Amino acid sequence: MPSRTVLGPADLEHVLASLPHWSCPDGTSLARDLRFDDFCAAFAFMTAVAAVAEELDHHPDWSNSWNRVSIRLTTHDRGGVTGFDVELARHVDRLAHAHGARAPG
Ligand code: H2B
Repeated sequence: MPSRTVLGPADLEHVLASLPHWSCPDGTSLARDLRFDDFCAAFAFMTAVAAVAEELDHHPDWSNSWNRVSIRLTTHDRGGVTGFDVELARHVDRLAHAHGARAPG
């Protein structure tokens, strides 16, 4: 079970070093923007992430515009990034790869 403790700056830096596609724009969330071949690929990716999010009971803040998906991960009730966000980010990376994600461009 991931930790629900908010990561401090040093731990956050360490985590980001292992998540090269992610940034921490505001100190309280992880962010990744993705691009897919088309809307169907983007939506299939989102559906796969949604299933994992339900299992974890931890959900992304995200938006979709045709083939683009923008994701923010934060633990709302803790006001920062926790182990749940890191765990979900790793699932997102795995599923992004499986669905042919490309750099946002
Ligand atoms: N998702 C995220 N990203 N942060 C939360 O704090 C959160 C969640 N809380 N999903 C969960 C649901 C909470 O509302 C339920 C009651 O466990």
